[in-house]
Amino acid sequence: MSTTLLSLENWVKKVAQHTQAKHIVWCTGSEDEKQQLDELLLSTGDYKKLNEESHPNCFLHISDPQDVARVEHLTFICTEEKEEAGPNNNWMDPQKAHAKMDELFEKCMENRTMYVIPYCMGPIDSPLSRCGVEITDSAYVVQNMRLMTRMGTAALQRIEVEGTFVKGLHSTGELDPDRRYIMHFPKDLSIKSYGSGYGGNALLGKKCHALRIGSYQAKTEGWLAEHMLILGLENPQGETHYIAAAFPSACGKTNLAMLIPPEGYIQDGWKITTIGDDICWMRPGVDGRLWAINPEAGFFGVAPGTAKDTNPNALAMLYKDTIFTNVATTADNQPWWEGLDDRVPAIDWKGNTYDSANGPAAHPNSRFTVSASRCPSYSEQAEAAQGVPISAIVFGGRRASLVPLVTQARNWAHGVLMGATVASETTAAATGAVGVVRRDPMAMKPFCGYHFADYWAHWLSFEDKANNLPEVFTVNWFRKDKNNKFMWPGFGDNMRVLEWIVKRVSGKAEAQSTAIGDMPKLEDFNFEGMDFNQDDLSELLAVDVEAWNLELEDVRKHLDSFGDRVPQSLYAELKVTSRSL
Ligand code: OXD
Ligand code: MN
Repeated sequence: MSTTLLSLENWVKKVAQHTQAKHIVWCTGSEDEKQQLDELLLSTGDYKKLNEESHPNCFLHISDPQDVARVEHLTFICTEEKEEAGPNNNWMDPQKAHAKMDELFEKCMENRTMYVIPYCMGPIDSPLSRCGVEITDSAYVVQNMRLMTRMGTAALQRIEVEGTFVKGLHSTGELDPDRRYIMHFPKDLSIKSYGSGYGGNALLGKKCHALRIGSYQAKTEGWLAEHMLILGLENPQGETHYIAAAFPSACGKTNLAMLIPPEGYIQDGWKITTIGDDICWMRPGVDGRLWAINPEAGFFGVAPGTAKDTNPNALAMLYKDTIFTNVATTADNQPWWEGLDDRVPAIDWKGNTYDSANGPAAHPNSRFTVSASRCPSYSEQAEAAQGVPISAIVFGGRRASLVPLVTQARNWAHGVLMGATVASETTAAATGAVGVVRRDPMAMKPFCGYHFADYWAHWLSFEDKANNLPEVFTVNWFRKDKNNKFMWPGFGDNMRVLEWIVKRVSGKAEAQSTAIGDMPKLEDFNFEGMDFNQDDLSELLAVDVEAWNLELEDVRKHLDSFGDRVPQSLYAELKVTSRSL
């Protein structure tokens, strides 16, 4: 017996019997265990060692070419009533889903080892954390979970005390896209994932637990589970404000979370620290503010575009103890991806000699997995049991036109409307067409585990739960001009927008009020050390009334598509905006 918790022991036994696993390994999280699994992965060819001198303890994993991204069309929420899952999710009847999955899992581990991974999402001693156990037949998954969560003995001890945990069952199966499903059973706090070894489909602590099941847990327990980075912004007076920001996948969350301010800011004493780059769990504290933790312990970041000038902090952590997935390699066996530098790669992500005619060398959704503790800007507060107090919530999307650089909501309900209707162009983080504008409420379209209308009502309910809520903003770094060039430099210069946001929440900056929200006055915006035409800022902050009228029509249709469960206060806010245009 490897646990004192009978329900866990019985579940593991039942799964072992059903899958006919050859061996059962309870993961402890020890260094020895890590090394043994690294060796195993090297011996099976699942890992390739990278250049030990330049990248000690770094490995390359190449996934099946048909298994390179999350699969939203194969991801289901299984609730008794279809309506509970909402139009935002694929739905399957739980009984049917269990039957389908049980058939797939039957004897699927006959010649495989079954790993049992107890993990804790969030600091082990935090009341905001929640635990889970993932059973998997993939040693690569174990090594990723080791970096992405607090896993092993300490997590198991917490689970044994609490008695409840999210059950995640995973098998890579045959990696056949026709036999691939990611099923969630929110009421049972359980997940079954079959047929994929890729990150979001297989590292069940991440999207499946921390967001899909997490959002459901959060609704029932009175907190929020969000697809948000968390950063700390320290001003020259030594005060830190924490900002949580939601962006769809592959829109620069990792870059923003690790931003290095422009030189002048650094000299003046401004600093950004990183709490998390992808997921934020927050709940009201006794002081009426929202307090947040990053439930993850590592970063599973998109490699392409990560470079010295875009994200030096990320690059600095990737020279040691990192797992790379689907990147290319140079002639001397260093990891390489588009945008990294001017070197020409030797081998592409499929293992072929690189030829630019065959497409990108690294897969556009290639990733690095690395412990958060390796990040130079990682904040000590990321380990704080009580979390950090959030001053501002930011919603962003990738919009080539229309949406201004930054806008502040009039009030909480208006902020919820902004979040509920934010849109973005799709990226390579999920299979499907890239560059199509779709509404991605709170950047949770692929991740909310229940009906969006109920989720918005839950967001609105925080007005009654907390009396010192964060201010809400939208941002858009991705506006393009007539020549299809980005109008805003982004990256480090996003600091200028963050400064304005923090000044607003501390009552130190004015705003000009517009129909769609409050925007910076030019004199409150810091252009120092920036090669930027102030007229362009006026354009980035302009409200094109005709285009916004069309946008609001579309926003209304979007709300209508969620039926009569949509809270009326969202329509009321929409009316205020349209009337003021
Ligand atoms: C991620 C995603 O991996 O959002 O974080 O796809
Ligand atoms: Mn994400």
